[in-house]
Amino acid sequence: MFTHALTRLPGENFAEGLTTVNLGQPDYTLIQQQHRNYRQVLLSLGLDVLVLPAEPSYTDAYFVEDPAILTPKIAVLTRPGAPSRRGEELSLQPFIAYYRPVFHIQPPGTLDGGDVLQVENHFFIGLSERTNHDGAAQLASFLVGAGHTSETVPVAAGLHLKSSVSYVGDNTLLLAPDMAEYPGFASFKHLILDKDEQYAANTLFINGCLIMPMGFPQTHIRLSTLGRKIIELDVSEARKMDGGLSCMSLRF
Ligand code: CIR
Repeated sequence: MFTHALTRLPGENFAEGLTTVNLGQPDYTLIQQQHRNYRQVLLSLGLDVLVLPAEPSYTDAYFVEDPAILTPKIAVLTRPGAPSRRGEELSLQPFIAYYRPVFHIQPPGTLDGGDVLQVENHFFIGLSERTNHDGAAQLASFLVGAGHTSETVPVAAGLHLKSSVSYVGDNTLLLAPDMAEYPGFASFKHLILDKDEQYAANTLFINGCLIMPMGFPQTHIRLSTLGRKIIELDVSEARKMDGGLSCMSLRF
């Protein structure tokens, strides 16, 4: 069970953040509304939602998932893979240190929390353009020290591992088609996304409830087979900045 979520407000200049997609001009008023709805859903699931102020000098900092990883035992402040995001982790330290012992990824390691997929006590660590071998090895050693297990997964497409795969409970993974054959996932049940619904791979599983992005009907049908409550949220503005549901909070 998660009891807390840490979030950060998007700043007025959020549209100046990193992005690889071209989905139109991001709208500040709209992302504020969408972020409020997102926080409201987390509250409705019984979480204490911490809301940090925007960080104007770090335009991507509201994607709080990337600069830190929280497990039931420890916190790890990362060294984000994108140079423009390095330093975001420092402002999280005081909040996180209140809840967990904190470990730090050191150079030359790089790691983004978006590459870290927790499945119960096991962690899949994506090797991507943002997370290198050194960062993954440092994280693995912190995890093992805390009694967790982990393994690395190559990320061939998408920004992060969790752009292509989510754990949705019941030993089941929601997967983009190109991850379906990955041998490391063979022991899980697979829900495979339609090719044109791959964005929905980034779905949250919180306290028995599934939160998925709005507008992916085939994915909704597939997730319905799990018999869980499903909440859809519009995250169109975060999507314009290469972000999604998981990126906008740290659940712990
Ligand atoms: C970035 O490129 O770093 C941000 N614009 C998006 C980060 C999304 N984070 C995530 O998926 N965990």
